Amino acid sequence: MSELHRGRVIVNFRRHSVVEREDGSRIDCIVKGRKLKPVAGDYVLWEPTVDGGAITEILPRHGVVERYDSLRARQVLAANVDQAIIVNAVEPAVDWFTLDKYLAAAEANGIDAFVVLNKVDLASDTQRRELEARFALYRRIGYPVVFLSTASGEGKDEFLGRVEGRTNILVGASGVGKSSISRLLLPHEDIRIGEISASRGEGRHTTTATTLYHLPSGGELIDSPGVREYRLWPMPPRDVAPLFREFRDYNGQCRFADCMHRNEPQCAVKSAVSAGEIDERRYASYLALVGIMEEQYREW
Ligand SMILES: Nc1nc2c(ncn2[C@@H]2O[C@H](COP(=O)(O)OP(=O)(O)OP(=O)(O)O)[C@@H](O)[C@H]2O)c(=O)[nH]1
Ligand SMILES: [Mg+2]
Ligand SMILES: [Zn+2]
Repeated sequence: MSELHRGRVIVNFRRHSVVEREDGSRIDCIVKGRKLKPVAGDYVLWEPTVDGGAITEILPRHGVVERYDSLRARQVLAANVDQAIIVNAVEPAVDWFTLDKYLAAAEANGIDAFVVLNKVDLASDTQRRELEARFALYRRIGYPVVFLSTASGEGKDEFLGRVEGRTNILVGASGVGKSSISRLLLPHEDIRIGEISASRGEGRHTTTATTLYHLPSGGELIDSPGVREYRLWPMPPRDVAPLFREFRDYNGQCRFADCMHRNEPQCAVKSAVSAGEIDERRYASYLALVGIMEEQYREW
């Protein structure tokens, strides 16, 4: 049997991965065995072959980023991630429910998250004030928010300060500027960015493979392709409430210990919504996610 080496997956294309060796050089590896599904960020064991290598094992993961794909499977997008950067933009317009779903996913997998509003150069003064007010909610509940423009450079230093020394992944809709952010931080890498079609204001899915880059200042940045609709994998409806940070202040204060915070009397969460302590739109996101899980979890 040939010798096994350790490495880290930079990018994976189905049955083939680019793996970084411990000395920093790269090698093309095939993936041995149908069951192995390496993703960017994975630490793996590989063995030399005549023309490259073969991944034989994926080492235990921490901090995965996942979604529920159109084939109704739980799909891991990247592994060994510390922090998810949820990228939104002035254009295409912010999808607040999607933002809440990404935050919930980060909570479920125990990874940190922060929120970016990119393309602030496109906002009028009025629009900017309105967006500042709406994103302030996320700061209040404990998620950092960075206003950024890859065009003007605004927010770049603040952004860098949050990502240095950690393994970060950029997630968010197509066209919000994830690859533009990667390019801003990694000017020497050859990173493709897309064009927004003027007629529809939608991105064109420019990035096709989740790819890990090393930051010059230390740490990693993983760029991922935008997905049309981000969906959370099925989970018991009861598990949704703990994923909303601001609900935790009311733990154990509802009349019923198993309260779902919907129609139950003397619900501390609903009272907090009425009192304006919990944001109504975040509460609506909670209800929508519980509804989705009631469907999905049964079918799964
Ligand atoms: N005005 C302005 N445009 C930007 C900014 N950042 C990115 N863009 C533009 O937004 C478009 C999409 O950028 P990408 O970086 O390809 O977006 P993406 O999120 O990587 O998209 P996918 O790879 O499809 O998921 C490009 O035309 C960029 O030039 C910004 O700060 N201001
Ligand atoms: Mg991209
Ligand atoms: Zn309740």
